[in-house]
Amino acid sequence: MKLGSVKELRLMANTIRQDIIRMLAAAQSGHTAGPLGLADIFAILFFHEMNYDAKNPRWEGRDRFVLSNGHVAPVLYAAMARAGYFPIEETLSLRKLGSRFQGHPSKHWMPEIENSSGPLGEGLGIASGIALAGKMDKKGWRVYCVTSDGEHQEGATWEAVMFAAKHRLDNLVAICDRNFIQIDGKTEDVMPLGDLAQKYRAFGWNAVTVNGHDYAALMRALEGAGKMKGKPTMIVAETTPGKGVSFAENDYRWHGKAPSKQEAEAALAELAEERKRIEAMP
Ligand SMILES: Cc1ncc(C[n+]2csc(CCOP(=O)(O)OP(=O)(O)O)c2C)c(N)n1
Ligand SMILES: [Mg+2]
Repeated sequence: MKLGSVKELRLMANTIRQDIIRMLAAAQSGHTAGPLGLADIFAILFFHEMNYDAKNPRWEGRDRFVLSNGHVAPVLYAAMARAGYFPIEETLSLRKLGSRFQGHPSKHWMPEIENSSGPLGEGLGIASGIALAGKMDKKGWRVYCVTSDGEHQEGATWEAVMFAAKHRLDNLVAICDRNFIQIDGKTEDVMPLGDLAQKYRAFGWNAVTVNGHDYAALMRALEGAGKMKGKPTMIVAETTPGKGVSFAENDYRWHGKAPSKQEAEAALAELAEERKRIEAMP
């Protein structure tokens, strides 16, 4: 499903943020910061950029979406539910025994997704392999991979970076959630990552850094990736962890903590106010 305007995409991101809070509040466990920070990017990917058929998830012509940082599962589930893959009410079974909405995405329980994830650092390798297969088979579909800054402390990520450059995988675009936090602190304190775009360029990629909440910039970067020949693209998206819920913003302690019932009410009230502001936009 494609939305025609940035305003509609912003409203979708707001819906996704509310869905994330409801899911986490129902589960009373899970990750808050990453999913909220990625909502704008997921709205653009699922409602502007990617081709897929929610009613026929294995459609051969679909763009392949690979989530690498699996702990942000709630944003994936919300976006896919809103795109028509699942009933939104069912996402409230997040993290319950027997639910297909596991705390980390499982392809075993959810065949609609391309890969299971949770162990960090695997997604870019998976996405690169799929992209190489697409090239070998001369397919027109593209591969989108969402990864995180914390995952760039994993050696396997850099193996994939070399692999994708070697094979000139211009059908691959990766987006890094550059939110400067990880599980137990700031990335630059734990293991400094520095200028990721510069590192990617040194490895032979096309790479840009954008504000991960700037719709025009993200859409421009994705368009640029689509036109790039001979190189994979990395979009380093600088995001605010916890975006939209003021008490959770920019605080690594919200990496893996769910809001209490009371905090969830406050978060939903804040997001409802934000929705009014978006609705008032031209
Ligand atoms: C291989 C591996 N090591 C450790 C973990 C535990 N872990 C889960 S999330 C996380 C932090 C990763 O950083 P990032 O993805 O940037 O987190 P966020 O920005 O969402 O807070 C860690 C260490 C894991 N899932 N996999
Ligand atoms: Mg991070």
